[in-house]
Amino acid sequence: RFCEQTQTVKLKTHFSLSDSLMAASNDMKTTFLEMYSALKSEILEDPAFLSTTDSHQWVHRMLDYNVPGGKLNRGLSVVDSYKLLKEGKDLSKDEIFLACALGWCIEWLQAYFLVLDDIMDNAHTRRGRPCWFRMEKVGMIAVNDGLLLRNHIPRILKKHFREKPYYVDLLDLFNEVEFQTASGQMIDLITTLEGEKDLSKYTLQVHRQIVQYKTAYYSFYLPVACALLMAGEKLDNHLVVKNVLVEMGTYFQVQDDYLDCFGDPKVIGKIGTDIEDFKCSWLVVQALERANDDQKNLLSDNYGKEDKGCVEKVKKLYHDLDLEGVFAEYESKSYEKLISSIEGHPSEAVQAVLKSFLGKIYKRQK
Ligand code: DMA
Ligand code: MG
Ligand code: MG
Ligand code: MG
Repeated sequence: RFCEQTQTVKLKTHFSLSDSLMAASNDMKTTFLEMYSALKSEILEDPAFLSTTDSHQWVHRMLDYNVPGGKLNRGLSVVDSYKLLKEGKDLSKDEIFLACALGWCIEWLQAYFLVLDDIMDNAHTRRGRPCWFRMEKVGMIAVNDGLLLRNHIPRILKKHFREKPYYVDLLDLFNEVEFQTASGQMIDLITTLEGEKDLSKYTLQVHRQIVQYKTAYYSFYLPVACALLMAGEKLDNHLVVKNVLVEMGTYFQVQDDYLDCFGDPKVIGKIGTDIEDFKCSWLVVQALERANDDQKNLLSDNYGKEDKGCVEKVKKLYHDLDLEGVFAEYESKSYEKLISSIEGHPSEAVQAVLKSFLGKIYKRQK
C-alpha cells in the first residue's frame, strides 16, 4: 500500500514537469501525450514483467504501436468536456491529471477493440501502418495483446480512482460500454457468415443496431460520461445527453462506412474492406433501397468477394446510384437535427460539450 502511494506520488511529480506547459494551457495535447508515458511506465513497473526483459520489451512495443497513434479525439474529449462542465473555472493540476487518465483509459479501450477488430475484419492497415497482427512475430499473439490492453484499464482506474466516490460508477460504466461494444461487434460479424450471405436482411434498422452498439457508446457516450462522473454527476440524470451522443455516434459510424469506400486511404490511414467482408455498411443498405432488379442482381453477384473486379463493380454501382450525393444530404440533415436537439438542452455547459464534440467530426475526412 505504502509502495503504491509512493509510486503515485512519483508519477504526479513527473507530471508536474509540464507545469509550464499547462500554465500556457494552449497545448492540452502535449500534456495528454506526456501522461501516456507516465501511465505506460506504471504498467511496465508491474512485477509480471520484472523476471524477463523480453516481456517488458514486448509490452512496451505493443503499447507504443497500438495505443497513442490515433486522432486521440475520444481521450481528449474527456478533458475538453470536463473543462466545459466546469464553465471556464481553471482546472487544478489534479483535475487535469485525472481527466487525462480517464481519457487514456478510453484510448486503451479503443486500442483493444481495434487490435481484435482488424483480425476479425481481415484488415491490412491501420493508422497508416500494417495492422498489429500483420507484424512479423506478432500474428495471433495479437489476440492476447488485445486482452492485455483490456486488462490495463481496471488497473489504471484502481490506481488513480480507488478512493473517489464515483469509483464504482466508473467501473460499471466501462464494463457496460465494453459489453455494448462487443455485442455490436458480434452482430456486425454474424451478419456476414459464409453460407448465409443474404442481402435482403440488410436494412437500415439492422445497420442502426450494429453501429449504435459497436461504435456510439464507446466513442461518444463514454468520454462525456467519464467527464460527468468526475464532475460529481449521476449518469441516470443525463439520459437526454446520452441519446444525443448515441445519435452523434451513429452519424460518426455512417461517416466511417462512407470513408471505407470513398475516403482516401492515405488520409484515413486504412484500406477499406467492407465490400470484401460483406459488411452491413450504410452504403450497401442505401444501395439496396435504390437499386432496380438488375442492380440488385449485380450486388448479389459481387458483394462480399475478395476479387478486385467484383469490388470495382460494387463501387461503380455506388457511384451510379449517386451515393456520394445521398451521403452529403444525410450529413447535413444529421448535423441540423443534432444541433436542434443540442439547443433544446437547458444547460449551456452541456450544450457547449455536445457542440464541441459535433464540431470535431462534422465533414471529417479521417
Ligand atoms: C469499428 O467498426 C468498431 C469497433 C468496435 C472497432 P469497423 O470495423 O468499421 O472499424 P474500422 O473501419 O476502423 O475497421
Ligand atoms: Mg474494421
Ligand atoms: Mg469491424
Ligand atoms: Mg469501418
